[in-house]
Amino acid sequence: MKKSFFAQAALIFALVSILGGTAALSMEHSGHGRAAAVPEQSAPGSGQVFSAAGIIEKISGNALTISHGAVPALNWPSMTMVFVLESEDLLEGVKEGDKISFDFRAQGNSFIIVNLEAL
Ligand SMILES: [Cu+2]
Repeated sequence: MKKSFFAQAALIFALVSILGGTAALSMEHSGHGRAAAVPEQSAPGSGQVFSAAGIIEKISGNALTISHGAVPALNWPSMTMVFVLESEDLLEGVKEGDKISFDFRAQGNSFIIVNLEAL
């Protein structure tokens, strides 16, 4: 098991390097690398959109800290991380502490929220 874990980790590192260039992933986001590689079709520019639900922990300009549930399509466990709003207009009617569902896409090392609604 240990051996395959390291093989998988090496593969993930390679994929992250390819997808993300040399920029380091943020600390909050490092948990994702452990779970599984991001599918190739989610590479920047592909426009693939993923859906998740979570609670807004913090709003800071166009950065949203969300404790989100699992995202099976990306093999993400539930965790708290920062997303970037495509437009701050998306925040209309929501505030910190609200439960939301949202759609996002990968762009470089960032995850951009393209749609959200209060639950
Ligand atoms: Cu996350």
